[in-house]
Amino acid sequence: MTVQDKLNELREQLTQYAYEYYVLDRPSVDDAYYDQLYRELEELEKAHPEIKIPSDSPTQRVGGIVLEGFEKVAHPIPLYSLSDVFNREELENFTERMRKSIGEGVEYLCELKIDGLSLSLTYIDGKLVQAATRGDGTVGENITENVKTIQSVPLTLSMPVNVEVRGEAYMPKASFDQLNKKRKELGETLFANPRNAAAGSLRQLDTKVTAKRNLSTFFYNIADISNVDVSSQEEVLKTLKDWRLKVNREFRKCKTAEEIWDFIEEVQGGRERLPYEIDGVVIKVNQFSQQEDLGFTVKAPRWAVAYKFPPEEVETIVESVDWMIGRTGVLTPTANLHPVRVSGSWVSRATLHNVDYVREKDIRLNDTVILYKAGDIIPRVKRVLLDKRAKSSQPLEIPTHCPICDSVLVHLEDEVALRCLNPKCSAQIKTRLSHFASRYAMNVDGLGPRVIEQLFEKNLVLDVADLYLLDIEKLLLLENVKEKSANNLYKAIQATKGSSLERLLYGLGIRHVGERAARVVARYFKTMDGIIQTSKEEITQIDGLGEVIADSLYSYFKNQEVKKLVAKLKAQGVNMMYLRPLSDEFLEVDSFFSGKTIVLTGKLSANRGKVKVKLENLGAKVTGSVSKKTDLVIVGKDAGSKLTKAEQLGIEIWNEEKLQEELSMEG
Ligand code: 1X8
Repeated sequence: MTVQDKLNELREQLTQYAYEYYVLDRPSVDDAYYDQLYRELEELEKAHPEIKIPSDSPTQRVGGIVLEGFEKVAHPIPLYSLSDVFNREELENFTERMRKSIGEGVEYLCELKIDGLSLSLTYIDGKLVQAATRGDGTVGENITENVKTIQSVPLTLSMPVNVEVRGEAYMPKASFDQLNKKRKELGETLFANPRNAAAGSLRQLDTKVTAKRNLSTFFYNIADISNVDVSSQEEVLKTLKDWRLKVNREFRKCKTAEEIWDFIEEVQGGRERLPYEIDGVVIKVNQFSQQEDLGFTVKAPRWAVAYKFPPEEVETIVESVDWMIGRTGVLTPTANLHPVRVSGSWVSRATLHNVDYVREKDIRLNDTVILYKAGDIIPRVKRVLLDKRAKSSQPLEIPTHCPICDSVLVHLEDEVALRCLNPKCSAQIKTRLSHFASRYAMNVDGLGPRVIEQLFEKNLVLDVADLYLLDIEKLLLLENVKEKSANNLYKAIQATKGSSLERLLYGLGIRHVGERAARVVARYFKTMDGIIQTSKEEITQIDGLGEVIADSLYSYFKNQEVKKLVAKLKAQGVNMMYLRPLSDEFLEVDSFFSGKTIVLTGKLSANRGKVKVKLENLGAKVTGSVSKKTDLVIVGKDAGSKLTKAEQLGIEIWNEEKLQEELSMEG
């Protein structure tokens, strides 16, 4: 046997075993044997540099290519999006439309909707030559080198065909959990869900990173069937499988809305048990001749819809409740839950907002509750399952004293919140310092909670003005702070002396004065003295500021302690003037909408201007057009191109009902 023969044999064996393992999910040899053959091939390739390694050798999947960026690639046949249906009635409307257009006896192929990223792969003579993201459906990005590292993607098909195939790349739930666990240990930011993790993994310039991320794929479409002998979606799936592409086996041919609905319910019931995330069921008219008769609208094919699952709700147990004190002294309960997986990630805590929320929902220790993710991001407790509550259960004990400083907690005016009014309460001081240093306030790099904790415990900083009294010598007293970081922190703090007034104003953490209000006030008065000397009436007259903010601002600056604090800051050389609008971002810390760029489109039943102001008050930036920077699109009736664009870009879309629900939670 020649070396070339041996190389060929090893490559064929390894390709076959990897196919059985990653595509069929049915390995025929154990891992150790596979690894042994793999090493043998690696060594043989290394020992014979004169023999060129083909690009589809199993050793070529480890990444190692470092890209400079992702070039754009056009999709001559666009990747379409699907119209959504959300309930049985909408599904029946669809099947009824199909019956009217095509006639009786329409067959549907129902497939799982994989919650991943759409890909388009080009094979020439059966060899993988290009992989691209969906992008906006017409233009995507070239991620060939990244996709080659995905083990389930064949580098060579079983037939020497020229085709473009489409499917979904995803990260299995187990890989996602493992990845986040590792990231947590390393102190890295966690991915919110497997979909984001998959997206992040595919857009790595260093393809070695992609190779380590355990991505997988499912394929379900052939872009152009003119040279392929298929006449239905069912045959497409079979053909893709024959070509050795991974195809999801959970699909069903249905004849009626009832049969489709049964399938949907079965899938929904088994969703948890699937090793990957799905977000619905895709329903396609099976026969291509019928698909062609129906054609496309501007947005989507008429012959298919996606049934989208309602937001996932899961049961869990309230194990304990933590009572914390925020920057303004508000007592805030957080539930510690028995860890559960919901909408793609593990959740073990959920905010209970305030005392009223706890009372209203009557949440108690050991209660079984329904948990869901609002906007698929923030875990929230929906309700308590009363029939699962123990007879001996007692209402949750609400603290009467501050859990930190033990001062009596009070209800202010007509507020629902309970507050600790002790200005020397360490919890408040520390959160005030954190807030002062935060990004949209003074933005001090390196002044995180651990440093603040130490500065406070060592009595070096008791109020925000003390920060400016810190020198390098004092900073070196902190644990884990060496010469270099002490220097950097010192410089970072000193640099903030030049910040414009609105940052200082916001950083002081005055109740109700968010980033936006601070900016409006700073722009109007121009100087700190102007604000201090003004009257309540004058503040109320400023456009966009309400009485609540005016009251709060006015009483804040009347306080003698505050006057001393301002004088102390001034003495340290902290700027007290409005310099310029520093950012276009309207931000306030505590809301779901903070920092989000939102687009309103379509006919809203509420007054659009009012909705806009409300969102802006919660820290959102409301813009007119949908782009990659858009975080959320709110759609009313008859939404058009903006909705399409949002769908194409994969941007989160809410209806008005959902928005109102969220707004009511923000209070
Ligand atoms: C998107 C998806 C489709 C399928 C599965 N998962 C998806 N995410 C499928 O057809 N089996 S089709 C599709 C689309 O057309 N936008």
